[in-house]
Amino acid sequence: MGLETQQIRREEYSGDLPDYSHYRPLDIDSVPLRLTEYPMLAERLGGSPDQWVAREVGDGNLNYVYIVEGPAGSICLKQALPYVRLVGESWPLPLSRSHFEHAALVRQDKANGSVPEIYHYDGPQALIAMENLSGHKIWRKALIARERHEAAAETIADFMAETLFRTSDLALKAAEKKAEMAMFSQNTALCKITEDLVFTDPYRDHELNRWTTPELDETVLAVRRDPQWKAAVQELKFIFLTRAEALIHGDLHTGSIMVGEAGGDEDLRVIDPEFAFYGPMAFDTGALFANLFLNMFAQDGHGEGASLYQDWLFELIDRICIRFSSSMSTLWRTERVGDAYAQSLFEDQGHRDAAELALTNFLARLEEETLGFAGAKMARRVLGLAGVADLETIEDRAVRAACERRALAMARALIVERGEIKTLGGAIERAQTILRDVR
Ligand code: SR1
Ligand code: MG
Repeated sequence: MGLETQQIRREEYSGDLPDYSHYRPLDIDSVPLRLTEYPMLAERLGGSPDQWVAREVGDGNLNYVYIVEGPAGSICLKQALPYVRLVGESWPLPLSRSHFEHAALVRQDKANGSVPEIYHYDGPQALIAMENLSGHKIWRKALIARERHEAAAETIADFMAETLFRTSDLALKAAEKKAEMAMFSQNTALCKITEDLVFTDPYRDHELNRWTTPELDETVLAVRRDPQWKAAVQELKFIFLTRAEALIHGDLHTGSIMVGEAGGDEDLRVIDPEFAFYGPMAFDTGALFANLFLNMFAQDGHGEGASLYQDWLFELIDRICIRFSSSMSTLWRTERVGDAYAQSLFEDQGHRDAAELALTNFLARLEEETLGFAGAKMARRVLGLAGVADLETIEDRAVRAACERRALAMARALIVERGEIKTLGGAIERAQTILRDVR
């Protein structure tokens, strides 16, 4: 059953999690035999199991991912492990993240569509079989290689606007939204990773923190002693913990986005929503802009000609911002059928101007929070456990540390001064100043 035709089956998401008592982890050798248990997948691959070739391609921090190719076709298999891949069995993590990932993919497909097609979901095996996108590339890698995927700006802006708007109280009745929120509120373990790794550990001494040492040692200590930074990050953590605005992807960095071609046109798909839950919209928009700014600051470590690409990245950020605002505005005017900002109080009383004022205020608040979350997401990638390849692949440590210092200066500005910077345009100007002045 393709996602286009797949309905969200209420009973499947009533709140009950799958029974994992018969869970068996896959490994590269067992993949072909295990696939014989799924006739529809076997048929898609064609031929017989001895003709199916599996390879492990996961480059994320949590799971293993297999591409399996057969005579007639191919599939991508993602299975949750009972622990964090990056750290190992000493860090257990619930299999239920696969349930939330699948549930989020179904909803993101319904709201927007730029996700992989799901071929089969086996809840008790924490296994999702989906479209093989190995002809695509992780956007982070394309950005490091200075590729320009022009259409990505509009596509990712629409993904964010449509998934956030259509899962929020702006589009849903309160009871429906609360039922959705209740189901996703069980994704506590994944939320806890973000609470710790983004908002807490980078600001204290923690054994899992990693940074470019000794080059950044002084900077790291200065961050931990910075009262304004610490207070402002905790404000953001409070928003993350409490503001259930929409079903957010929860980990929308450039490693969760794949770019490529389909039918001669540029194509983009958003993957890996296992961190999904009802949270602040600005956490997703902030994550995306954070990773684009990180790539921009890392460019000085990736050879001559950085400034041309940095200018393109600034334009890209600007285009995403403009498109996001215009898509949100269109949705506000045409699909605002939920219980928030009800049309009965605005348009139905002839108060279209008040609806427009409320929209302007809504977008301004969202943009300012986006800056704050972007700063928090930038800082964690320099100070905490999970770094980004954009910076980590810079071999010259002094050059890498200089890029990271600029990224941290930007992060602090976005977090502490978000009320003054206010807009992505203001953030771009600040980034340009930092590029010029911070050594
Ligand atoms: C232990 S998981 C580390 C990070 O990887 C994911 O992509 C999330 O960003 C998480 O914080
Ligand atoms: Mg991921």
